[in-house]
Amino acid sequence: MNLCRFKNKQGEQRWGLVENDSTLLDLTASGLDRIHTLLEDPDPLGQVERLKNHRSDQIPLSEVQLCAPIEHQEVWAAGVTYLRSKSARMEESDFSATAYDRVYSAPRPELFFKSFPEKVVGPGGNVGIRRDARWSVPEPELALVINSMGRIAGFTIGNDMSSRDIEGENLLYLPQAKVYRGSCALGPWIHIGSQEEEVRNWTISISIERAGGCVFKGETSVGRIKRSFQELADYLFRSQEFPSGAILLTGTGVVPPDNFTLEAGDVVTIGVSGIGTLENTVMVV
Ligand code: DO4
Ligand code: MG
Repeated sequence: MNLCRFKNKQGEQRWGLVENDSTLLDLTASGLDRIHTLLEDPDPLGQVERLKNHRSDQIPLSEVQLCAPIEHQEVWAAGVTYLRSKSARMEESDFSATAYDRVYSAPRPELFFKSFPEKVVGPGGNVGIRRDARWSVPEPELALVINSMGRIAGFTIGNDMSSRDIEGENLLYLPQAKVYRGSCALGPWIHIGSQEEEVRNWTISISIERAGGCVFKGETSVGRIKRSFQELADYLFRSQEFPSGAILLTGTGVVPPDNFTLEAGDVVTIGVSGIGTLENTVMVV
C-alpha cells in the first residue's frame, strides 16, 4: 500500500492512497489530517481500509503533482553500510580511509543529519550539485520512515546527493559534502505493509541520462546492507526524541566509477522494487 502527498489542480496540499498506476484516493477529508498520524497507529493498513469508507475522492494521478512524502520529520542518513560504499570511500581518501574501515565493522553505525523537511526535493524536482565541487554523485538509498516511537512504519526512496571531492579532502568537511541546497530527494510515496525480511529481497537501481543517452546504470540488492533496519533506527533514537518521527536513509550500495561526475541537466532515476521510481533533474547550486 502506497501513501502520497500531492498538490491538486487548485494547488492545495493533500494526502492520499495510490490505488494503481493511474489513480489515487484523496484521503485528506477522511478525518486524519496527515500521514504521520496514520504511521503512529499500530495497524496503519487497517486504518487506511477504514478511512477509505469515509469521504474520499478518486483522482487521476496525471492531474496531481506528487510532493516529497515528508511532513515534519528530520531526515538523517546512515553511511558505509554496504561493502561497496566502504571501498569507494577508502579509495577516495587516504586521509579518512581508516575511519571508514573502522565504522563499517564497529557496533555503532555512522549516522549524520541530512535535511530539514522543508528543504527536501520531491519527485520531478531539481537535485543540486555544488558549484564549488568537482566530483558530484547521486546516492540511491532505501529510506526508512520511522514513527515517534522508533518503529519502522514504512519505506520510501532517497537520494543522498554528495560531493565526493569535498568529502574525500577531509572528514570534517562531511556536512558540506552532504548538506546543501537540493542535496536530499525523497519519493515518490511511502510504502507501508512490508517487513524487513521481504524488503531485503528488493533491488535498488539507478540510471543517469545525459542528452538522451544513458551515462551510468547500476543496481544492488537491499540484502547486501550490513546492518538490520531496526539496529539503524535504534541508534538514531538513542538519547534522542523525534516527536514527528524521522526519515533515515540507509546508505548506498551503488557507486559510479571514479571518473564519473554529475552535470547540470542530467536526469537521475532511482528505482526500488516494491516501492516505485524517483526521478529528478540535476542543477548547479
Ligand atoms: O561518510 C560518508 C557517507 C557515506 C554515505 O553516505 C553512504 O554510504 O551512503
Ligand atoms: Mg549515502
